[in-house]
Amino acid sequence: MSPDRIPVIERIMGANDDLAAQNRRLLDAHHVHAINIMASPGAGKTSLILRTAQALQGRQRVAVVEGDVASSVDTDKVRAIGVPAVQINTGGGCHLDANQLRGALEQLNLDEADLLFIENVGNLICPVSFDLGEHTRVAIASVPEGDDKPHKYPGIYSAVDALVVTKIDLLPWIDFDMAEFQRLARSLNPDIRIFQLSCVTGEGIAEWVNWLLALAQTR
Ligand SMILES: Nc1nc2c(ncn2[C@@H]2O[C@H](COP(=O)(O)OP(=O)(O)O)[C@@H](O)[C@H]2O)c(=O)[nH]1
Ligand SMILES: [Mg+2]
Repeated sequence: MSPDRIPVIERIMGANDDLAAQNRRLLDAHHVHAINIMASPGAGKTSLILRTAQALQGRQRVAVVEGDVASSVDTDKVRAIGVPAVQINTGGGCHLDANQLRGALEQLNLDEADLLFIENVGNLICPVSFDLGEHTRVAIASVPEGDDKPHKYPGIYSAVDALVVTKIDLLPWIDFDMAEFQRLARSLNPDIRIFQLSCVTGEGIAEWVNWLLALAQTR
């Protein structure tokens, strides 16, 4: 990279950080705890948000921001279960940024939300570098993706507070060494909280939801 591009990139990242801090102050002022969910395409982000929102019904008020390159199919699914949702289309961008989240927050009634789930664009690399103003970062890894991903994408495993290993209903059919996968994740991030669950059978959802309920108490 040419040396004169480095100050430009630093200015872009600095501007993003300033906007992220503003977003965090806005969320704090409304007592909303925001969770940035990052994973590869098809890992099960939307399925987990839907299942979680249903499990939290009557206990915590949920709102959702959906990030995708194009379409509103995920937002439509979230709205269909009665949860407020706003779509961000990045038009090719491989991650959300703080300015995009700010636009989405302006469209939500933050006084009617306790937990905000932000589904980032499906990608294991770019979203990690952009603070959105969230309070908690979660990565999802699904069993069919394989147990070697911490070797290949160490950045995301190092950057998150929690890791959800999903689609565990597929374990009988897929060669996935759960113990080795967890060992790799913890070697990158000793404090990482790891959940194992299935959005199909519901196994493990209660433990994940209890953790979210505890987070919501910190708002
Ligand atoms: N077997 C199984 N399939 C799942 C599970 N969670 C999601 N899926 C499926 O995985 C595919 C992608 O899920 P989706 O939530 O759209 O992933 P996203 O692209 O990360 O938002 C869909 O066909 C889901 O039905 C799970 O726990 N078990
Ligand atoms: Mg999705």
